[in-house]
Amino acid sequence: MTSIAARSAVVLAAATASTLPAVMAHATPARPPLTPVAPGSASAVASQVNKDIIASGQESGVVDARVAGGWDRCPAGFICLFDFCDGQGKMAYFKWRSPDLRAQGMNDMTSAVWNRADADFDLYEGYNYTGLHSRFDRGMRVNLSWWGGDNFDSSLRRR
Ligand SMILES: [Ca+2]
Repeated sequence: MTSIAARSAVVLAAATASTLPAVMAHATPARPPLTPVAPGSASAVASQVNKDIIASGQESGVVDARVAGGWDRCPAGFICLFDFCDGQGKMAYFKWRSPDLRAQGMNDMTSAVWNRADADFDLYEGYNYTGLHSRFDRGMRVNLSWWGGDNFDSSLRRR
């Protein structure tokens, strides 16, 4: 008969021997393989968003944050404001102006801008085009830094 201590040592050794490889073997399969986004899927959504905006004939509006496509959701002929950097999150689009970005639910939220209109625009810190403003030349696509107007602006006007 083996002693309790000896048995414990055997059980521990067995546990260690069986646990270690199991953990190592488990580590790789536990991490699911990366699922690549189907090529073109986000841009397909974005091009549909572009078509829908243009077909709607609206001069301004909002695209939900859950709609894929990033920057490319912004159609030619509009300036687009994004809640997050790199064209992510909620997007508001404009042909002309907004005296009060609360109307688009974008007040003090803009973190990125793409101006695809054929005119320059100014973004203002105050409602009704008041206070400090930043110029966005046609074609400009930028992220706003925390010292440069991020989550800061309340009105927008075409020049
Ligand atoms: Ca923001």
